Amino acid sequence: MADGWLDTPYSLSGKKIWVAGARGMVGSAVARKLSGKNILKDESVDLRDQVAVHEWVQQNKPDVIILAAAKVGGIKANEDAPAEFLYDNLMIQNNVVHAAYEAGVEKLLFLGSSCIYPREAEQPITEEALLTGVLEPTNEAYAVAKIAGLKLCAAYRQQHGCDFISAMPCNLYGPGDKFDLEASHVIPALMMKAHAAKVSQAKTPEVWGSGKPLREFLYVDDLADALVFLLENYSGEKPVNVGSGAEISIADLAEMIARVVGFEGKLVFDSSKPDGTLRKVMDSSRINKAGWQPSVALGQGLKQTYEWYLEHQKQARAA
Ligand code: GFB
Repeated sequence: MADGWLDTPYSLSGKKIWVAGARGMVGSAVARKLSGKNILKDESVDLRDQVAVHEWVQQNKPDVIILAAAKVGGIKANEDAPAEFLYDNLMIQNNVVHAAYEAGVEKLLFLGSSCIYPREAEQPITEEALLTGVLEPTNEAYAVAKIAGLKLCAAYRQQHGCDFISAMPCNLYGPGDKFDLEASHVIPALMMKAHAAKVSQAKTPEVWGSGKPLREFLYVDDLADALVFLLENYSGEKPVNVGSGAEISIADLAEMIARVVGFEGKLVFDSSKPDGTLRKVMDSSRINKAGWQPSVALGQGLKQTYEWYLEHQKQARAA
């Protein structure tokens, strides 16, 4: 085993798997990926409630946990509610990780985020950059919680020998994403704005910030594929970066979204809104060398996401 990579893969067959957060974008993609496997359902557990989580895990005794539950949101949601981003995420991860330890869970996968790395980290960002500098202020609370989560997994590995691992994805998008003008991430927000402008022809889609920041996006089903790959092939303390390696400026992304949606008018930039970190691209060479690559290009992924959004809107109207 070199650098945490397993010589003999860990087999998920016959294992009881709990996808914590299965109703979210990431959790539902992981459940899709694992369909046919023995997946536990947890409709009503409030993961911030220590007693409820402890009891549920004791009763259901999962073999494997994928901790995809988290309080997440875009740049504005993070700025507006730092207390919730810190408290909810600390509670969820503390409860699930500790309950997993107490129940003797064989393997747990914790999900972090590329925003755990310092704002001024050298790009592309390697796993070694962790805790070497100051964080981006717009998402510091979320990043601190996620750093605590990956360190918690490392600590249970060191002290108790638990096979708890951590993955750090870049910005994610895809079917099941939160579509909300204020609270969501850039892709769903711009898709909604471009769609509304196309339909009403009265509005001009507003792109927040300067359009200059660079971001790396990964389609959520590619992430799900990577997470299963990690469960089967990785058992190390160090987090593993999971990105597409493809960078795009927010201005170019906005143009691309407009094309996918079929909006042909002008976009305007609202410089009163924050840019956040100017560049955030990860070095994902560890997982790439181990044998995993993404397969959905941004153009294709945006198209699939827009189709999902239209279908979802239709269903919401019919309900
Ligand atoms: O996706 P986003 O909110 O996340 O914003 P971050 C990315 C970039 O898109 C920023 C710009 O430069 C935004 O200013 N942007 C342009 C917009 N128009 C819009 C819009 O209408 N809505 C939004 N939301 N952005 C988040 C973190 O940072 O990334 C989280 O706050 C998490 O903690 C997540 O780590 C992956 O990349 O800036």
